[in-house]
Amino acid sequence: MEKWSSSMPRRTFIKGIASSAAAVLTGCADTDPPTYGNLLRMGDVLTYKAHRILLPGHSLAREYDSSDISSVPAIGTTNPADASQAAFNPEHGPVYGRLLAEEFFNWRLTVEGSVMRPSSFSLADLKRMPSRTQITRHTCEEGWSAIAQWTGVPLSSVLEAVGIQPNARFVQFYSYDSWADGIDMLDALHPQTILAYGMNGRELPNGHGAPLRLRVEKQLGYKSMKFLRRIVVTDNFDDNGSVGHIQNGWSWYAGI
Ligand SMILES: Nc1nc2c(c(=O)[nH]1)N[C@H]1C(S)=C(S)[C@@H](COP(=O)(O)O)O[C@H]1N2
Ligand SMILES: [Mo]
Repeated sequence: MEKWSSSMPRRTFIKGIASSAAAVLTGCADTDPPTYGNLLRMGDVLTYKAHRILLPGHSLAREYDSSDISSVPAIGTTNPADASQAAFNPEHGPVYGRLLAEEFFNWRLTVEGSVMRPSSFSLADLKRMPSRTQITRHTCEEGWSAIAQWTGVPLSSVLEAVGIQPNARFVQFYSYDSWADGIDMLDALHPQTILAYGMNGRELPNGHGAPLRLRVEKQLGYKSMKFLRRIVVTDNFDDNGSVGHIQNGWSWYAGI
C-alpha cells in the first residue's frame, strides 16, 4: 500500500489547479462540453456553457440545518455483489462481496492517471486527511430529492496528495458495479465535492455506496457515484464507452 504524502511543494499543486481551472474557464473550445456534436444534445451544450461562463465556478450549493435532514431512499445499485442487480459487474462485483465481508479493511481507492504520485488509499488513510461535513439536497433525475448530511475528504485534498499534472482536465470515477463517469476539473476542485465515508453522523450505509461515494453537489444525483474503487485523472475527455451516461441517454453534464 502506498500512502499519500504531503511532501509535494504546494506551489506545484496550485500551478496545476490554476492552469486546469483556466483551461476550463477560458476560450470557447474549452467550454464546449466534451463530446456531442448532434442537435438533440443542444440543451446540454447550452447548460454547460451557461454554467461555465456565467456562474462563478465555486459558488456553493445550499447547505441546510440538521433539522432539515430527511430520509433518503437507496436507489440504483444497493449491493454491487448482488448478481441480480441491473448494473452488476461480473469482474468487480465478487471482489466487492469479499471486501464487504471484511468490513472494507482491505478496500483501497486507487488514484492514478495524470498525477505525479499514483497512490492507493485505505479508508483509514482517507479519514486521516482533512474532512468536510455538509448537509445538502440530493436531487435525482427521477424527480425526487432528499436532504442528508455527508462527511468525507474533499476530492481536492486527495488530488493535492497525489499531485495533478498541469495538463489534467477531467477526473474519472469507477465503481464496483458497472458505472464509469467523469467530471471536469472545476467540479473536481469545488470545495463541496467530497469523497464521502459518512452519512448523517454514521458510517456510510452499504446501500448508499459504502465504503466511499462521490458527492458532487452542483450536479444531479446520478453524478454522485457510489461504491468507488478507482479514480483516474485525465488530460482528455472520456465518454466511458458503452457504460457512459451519454450512450445511455443521460447528460454527461447535469448541473443544477
Ligand atoms: N455506482 C453507482 N452509483 C450511483 C448509482 C448507481 O446505481 N451505481 N445511482 C445514482 C443515482 S441515479 C442516484 S439518484 C444516487 C442514489 O444515491 P442513494 O442510493 O444514496 O440515494 O446514486 C447515484 N450513484
Ligand atoms: Mo438518480
